[in-house]
Amino acid sequence: MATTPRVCVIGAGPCGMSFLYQNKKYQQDGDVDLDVVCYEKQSNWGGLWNYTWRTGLDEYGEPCHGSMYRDLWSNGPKECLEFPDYTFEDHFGKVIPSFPPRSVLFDYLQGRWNKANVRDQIQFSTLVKHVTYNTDTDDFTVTVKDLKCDKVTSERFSHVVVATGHFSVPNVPEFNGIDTFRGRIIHSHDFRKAEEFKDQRLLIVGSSYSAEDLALQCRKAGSSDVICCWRTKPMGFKWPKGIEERPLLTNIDGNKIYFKDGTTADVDTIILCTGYLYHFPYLSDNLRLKTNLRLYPDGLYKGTLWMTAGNNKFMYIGMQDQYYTFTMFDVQAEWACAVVRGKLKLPDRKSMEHDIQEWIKKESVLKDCYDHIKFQTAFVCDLAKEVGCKYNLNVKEVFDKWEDDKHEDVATYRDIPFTSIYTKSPGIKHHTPWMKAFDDSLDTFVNQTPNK
Ligand code: FAD
Ligand code: NA7
Repeated sequence: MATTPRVCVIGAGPCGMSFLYQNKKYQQDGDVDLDVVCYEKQSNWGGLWNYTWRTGLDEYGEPCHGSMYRDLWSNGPKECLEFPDYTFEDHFGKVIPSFPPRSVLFDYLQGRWNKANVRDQIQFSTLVKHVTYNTDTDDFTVTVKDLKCDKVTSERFSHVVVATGHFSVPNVPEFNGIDTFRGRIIHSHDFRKAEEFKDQRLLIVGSSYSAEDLALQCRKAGSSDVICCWRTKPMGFKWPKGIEERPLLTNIDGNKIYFKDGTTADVDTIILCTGYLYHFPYLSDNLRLKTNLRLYPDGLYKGTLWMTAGNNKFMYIGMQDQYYTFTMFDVQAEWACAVVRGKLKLPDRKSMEHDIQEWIKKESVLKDCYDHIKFQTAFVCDLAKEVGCKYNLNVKEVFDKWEDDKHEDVATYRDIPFTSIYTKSPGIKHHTPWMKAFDDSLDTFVNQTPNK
């Protein structure tokens, strides 16, 4: 390698942190010490897991990144996102139930990051404002704003890794007559606590993860009636009493909602669970990923390397729709590190383009969630093979069982324990069924006498 790479990582959420972690591992294994700078606009690491009560704009007038709500519990079993080199048992010193609250997962993530000792590579409260690729010098100019000092500066880097997530900028559609609605209208991005909607009649628009979870959260917290409405297809779960599904609304008149099937309902609040936009306002146009939410966004070799510009030195982590999360981000990060460090030889451009198209062809024939899981398992295992990962990252069977459980009963799937494929310790049940569990503190969750 002629000169030592200088890498800019944008975002210190799980993806950016995985890059710092994997980079440190290479270094600990005897490889060169790279100059890595991670810019993070918030004052702490964790990305979406760094919970904020704020909505709208942050304390500096920048868009608030957080989309997580206070009462969030993992919507997938922890056994599907467990790091093989840092298991939940390693972190907590004991077996804990399979669907932890937000604070427990954040604590777990931080344990691994603290162990890697990489915090000093992050410049907090620093917003990346602009990134361009310089063809003449084959490097990048990154312009940042120190939010605390209100100071803008520019730096040059040989490589850039984008890890700013894609669940922070809400997709807010317009509906006929919505301006006549007398109650509150919010997007799930701004949802923070369910108890606010106690005794209310709710309309939830959307039929994906946010719709599913907010319907349950609100009913659990005492909303009187919840109607979820779908555009393409219903979620089709066996819902607890008080939650129902209808086809999409057609019109709103005051508090009255009209649906496609000719029915009507009066509601107090509308929650738009209509998803998020990929939004990279700080990237020059030729570096900008333009996609909808999908398992294989076009233009990314191995789902990671940006092909349009940047001379194989510009990468994205975590831009896929996500069944796999932390372990997928981690293996992508390891792959990205291997590319930066010249450990992985990239094939010629034609082969890379062919590889992308092969994945997209496979993606185009997927029919249901089980197919999606199979596809993403293959994607994760392909990256693992590329980097020579010594662990088995395939948790397809756990995911499949979780989907079965959800379709059996969406209100109770979080009560079913799973076994870690790494520790093999039998899973334990939470002491209280999720629909009745209101104490989501780390202490109560971790230090419990479990019901076997
Ligand atoms: P993020 O976590 O979004 O982090 C991106 C970081 O980039 C942030 O810290 C942000 O401040 C920073 N940033 C953004 N723009 C800039 C800029 N211009 N300059 C500097 N810094 C910037 N996953 C699970 O595994 N289990 C769950 O239960 C789960 N629940 C979820 C619930 C909700 C409501 C949502 C929205 C997502 C959930 N996820 C869950 C998925 C989640 O996407 C991942 O767990 C993970 O947070 C993605 O990590 P990331 O690093 O890609 O992005
Ligand atoms: P998703 O998974 O992107 O889902 C968005 C939903 O919103 C989906 O059901 C869409 O319906 C629906 N949608 C989008 N636009 C419209 C309009 N115009 N009208 C009606 N319905 C619409 O976002 P989520 O927030 O649920 O999940 C994102 C992440 O957060 C997820 O990974 C979890 O970890 C938590 P469609 O099916 O396209 O017809």
